[in-house]
Formats: sequence, structure tokens, C-alpha cells
Amino acid sequence: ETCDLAIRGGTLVTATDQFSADIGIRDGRIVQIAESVSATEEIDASGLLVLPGGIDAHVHLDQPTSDGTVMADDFASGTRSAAAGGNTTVLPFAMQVKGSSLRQSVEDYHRKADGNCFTDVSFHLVISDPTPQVLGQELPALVRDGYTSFKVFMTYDDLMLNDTELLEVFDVARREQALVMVHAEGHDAIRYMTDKLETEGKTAPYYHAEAHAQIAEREATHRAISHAQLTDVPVVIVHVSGRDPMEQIQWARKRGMKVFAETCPQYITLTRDDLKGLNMDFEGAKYVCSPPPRDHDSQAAIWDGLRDGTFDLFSSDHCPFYFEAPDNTGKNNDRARTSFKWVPNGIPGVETRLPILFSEGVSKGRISIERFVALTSTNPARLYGLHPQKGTLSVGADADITLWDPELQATIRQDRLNHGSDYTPFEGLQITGWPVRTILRGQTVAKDGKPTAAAASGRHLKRGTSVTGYP
Ligand code: DUC
Ligand code: ZN
Ligand code: ZN
Ligand code: ZN
Repeated sequence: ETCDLAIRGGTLVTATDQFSADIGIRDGRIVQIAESVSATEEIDASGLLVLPGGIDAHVHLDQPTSDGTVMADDFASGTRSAAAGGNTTVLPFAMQVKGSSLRQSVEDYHRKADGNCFTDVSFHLVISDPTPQVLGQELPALVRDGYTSFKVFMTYDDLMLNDTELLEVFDVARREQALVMVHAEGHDAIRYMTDKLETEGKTAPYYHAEAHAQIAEREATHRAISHAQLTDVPVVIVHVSGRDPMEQIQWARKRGMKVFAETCPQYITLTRDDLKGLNMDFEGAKYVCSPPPRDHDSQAAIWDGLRDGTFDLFSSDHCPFYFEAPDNTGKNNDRARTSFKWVPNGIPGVETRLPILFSEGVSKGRISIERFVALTSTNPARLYGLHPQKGTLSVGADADITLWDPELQATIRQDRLNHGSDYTPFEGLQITGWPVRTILRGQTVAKDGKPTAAAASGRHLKRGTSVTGYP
């Protein structure tokens, strides 16, 4: 009955509770939660919060791009950065390349990830080419192999599905009890706005925020919800940026539909004005992501939604590009300077997600610590089929634990982060509360903001059916 490791004297927090207890760990799992636990090795957690490890359910790592730009994180650097930021599991995407088989794409991503990860990892699939072979054979087989969620896009020429294809994919999801994630932005509206702005000579990065109007996001959100209703399938609307799409989600929920929603750090900390850079210059490209950040009214709406349960998930949407990089591989490339429409869409944030929500949410009194844990660990685990192995502090669960100093003051600075990008869009943000130690299955993988694991011990996780989506 002796434990390998005990975490002693801390305050444990779950999605519903907080209490003082020690945790006993053996063979990488929690075996005891009790008033007093002793072990060969002990960690003193007095004065600290003891949280289930963060689960970032939306990250992009080492994805090839169609325009020659390069993602700034591979699986090693991205998961080291994730661990330093208090995460023990990340869910990146295995993106189907049009014309290739889905299985082939999954194997490509495994080649990149296997043996290189410092957190546990599990892939969402991206369906970009729903051929009869993909829908009839590959996708059902992959769901049974533990890839129980997939994302579809309503925009981007090389990724988007039309409405018929969306309905067909949703139908497979229902039959296989898989969860569909939707990138809800209306393609034609964006294209119309882009052409109009370019004709008017409005090509600076800022105009990305006008082209990707909230109206286009609202419309697509409603359309995705309607398709989900027609096919009787639960859906997740990812990266919801503001009030208008939120209202569509609330509208559906009131009618009993199973619509889940995710938001991200950029929608509570940034606004479209950040895309102006200094006087409408190219600096604004550092904040270009889709959907783009909106305004203070939308930020307020998002906080309401984080509090009242409109949002189930708070993920980073870590999609890291370099700002400056040789050979036109960064955001600041020759083509992007001619029009916002060529600026790579995405910003880094896997390491700063938890500190931002803790500081802006918990430290500022907008959400409870329990809600913080629900949004960043417990809900993603339950929604994406990782429960009960991940996402809470319970006997039998993996010993994935983040020790958190709620008083620690820090400023987000690029030179303190471990990601691959050469900048952070959150530079200068003052933070109260920071992870001081990240423990993956009983092993410390990061300490005081730095990765410490000598070996890449992260594993690939097969996932089960969503307990929230298909109760
Ligand atoms: N969608 C994402 O989920 N991430 C980055 C860019 C995008 O369009
Ligand atoms: Zn693998
Ligand atoms: Zn997206
Ligand atoms: Zn994303």
C-alpha cells in the first residue's frame, strides 16, 4: 500500500469542490486521496492549489500549410510549451489532405508525434474530403480505434465542406456516436467582404477583422446548428468569438438541442483594434486569427457565457506561426504584405491559456476556481471521451496534476515562454496566478515555467465515446 509519491498539504480543486487533502500516487495513478498520505517521495504543496492537469482540447502542431508558411511548433516544442503552461494533455488535429486517405493522414501525424511528446496527446480528425470511402469505411473504423471526434470547416478553399457534405459527415457522426466540431464562418460572405475591401484598397492586416465579420460567424453557426438538428447529432461550435454566435447557441439550447461551445483566450483579452498594430501597419498580423477578436461588448458577453454555462470549453486554439522567418515562411511574408487574405491565420497560446483564464477570471472574481477547472480540464475530458482517466482528481485516474500558485504575479513575456513562435500576442499582460509544477502520470514534466522532463514520455490516448454528447 505504499505510494511512490505524495502531494501533501495543498488545496485540491475539482469542477465541483475544493478541500484540503493529500494525494497518494503509485505507478502513475492516483491511489489515495486522504487527510494524510505518506510516500517515499513527497512534494510539499502547502499554499498551493492542486488541480487536475490542464487539457487543451484545441491545438495545432506541425500542420503543413498550402502556402509555404511554416508552423512554429512541432510536437516536441508544442507539448513542452503546453507542459510549462500547466497542461498534461493536448488534443491536436490530424488533418486530412484533400485527395489523400484519412487513415494515411492519421499515420502521418503519428509519425510526427510518437516518441516526441511531453504531454499526453490524442488527435481530433479533420475531414476535408468526405469521399464515399472516407465516410463509409475509414471514418467509422477510425472512430472505433479511439479517434472519437472530428472537425469540419465551413470556410477555407482547401478545407471547406458544402452543406450536403456537412450533412453527410454529421450523419456518420450520429451513427458512430462521434463528436463533430465545427469551424463556423460563412465562406461566401467572407469572400464577398474580402473582395470589397481589396477593391477599396483596404489590404492591411486590420481588414481581416472586417472581412471575417461576426455576421458571417453568426450565420454559419446557425446553419451548423440547423444541420445538427436535422441529423439529430450533438455538435461543438469551436472558437466562438462573440455575442452574435453565442445567441444562436443559446437559441438552440433553449430548444433542447445538444450544442456545445468553446471559446479561447484571444476573445477575452484582445479586440479587433489590436489588428491595427501601430497605425495600421503590419504589426497587426501578429493578432490575425479566425474568427478574429471582436470588441468589448463581445468580451463582456463571453464572460457571461463562461459563467452561465453557455461555454463548456476554454481552449487555446494554439496555431503558432513565426512573425519574422526566412524565405517567406512567417506571417511577415511578401504575399501577406499585399493583402490581409494571405496572412496565416492563427496565434500561439498553449502556454498562456491557463494563466490568462485564471488571472482574468478567478483572480479578478469573474469565475470560481471550480468553474476554471471545469472549463479547462474536466469538461474537455468528459466531452472528448477521456473521462474517467483524465480531467479530475479521483482514485484510479491518471496522476495528471498541476500545482498552482494563486498569488504568483508575472507578466507574459516572449522571452519567458517555451513555444516556437518568435512573439506572443499577449505580450505585457499582467498575470496573478501561475502553474509552478506540472505532473504527468506521477512524473514532473515542468517546474516554475520551464520544461524539466528529460525524456518525451507523453503517450497517445485512445478515446471513448463522449459522455456529455451521448449520455
Ligand atoms: N481555425 C482554427 O481552428 N485554428 C486556426 C485557424 C482556423 O481557422
Ligand atoms: Zn501514436
Ligand atoms: Zn477553426
Ligand atoms: Zn484551431
